[in-house]
Amino acid sequence: MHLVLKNLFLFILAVPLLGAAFAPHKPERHTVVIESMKYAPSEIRISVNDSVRWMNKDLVPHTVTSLDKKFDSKEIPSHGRWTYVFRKPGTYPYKCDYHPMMSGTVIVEDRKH
Ligand SMILES: [Cu+2]
Repeated sequence: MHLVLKNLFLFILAVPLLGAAFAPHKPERHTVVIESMKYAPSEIRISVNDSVRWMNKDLVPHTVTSLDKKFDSKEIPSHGRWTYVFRKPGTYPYKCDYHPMMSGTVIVEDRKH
């Protein structure tokens, strides 16, 4: 009986440890601030399944619009925010539909931790 309990206890201990060892990269949330007609940082490097949240701190609306039509926030109002999850590796350039001089890039790496 004691042996069974001991084995059960070890099993319970081992499960989360194994989970941590084999689990893929835990998704992270990154933030890009839109301020003074700029994306900051303008280039961000993330891992697959991470999300990026754009926060518009300007007094005018902006958009986060993929040049390759992969995503489009549509209008992000002043003090609004928009989040997108990147499921595939690649380089994603984007701009603001209202102010085409505003540009940024999200680089999604296929990282396996
Ligand atoms: Cu804009």
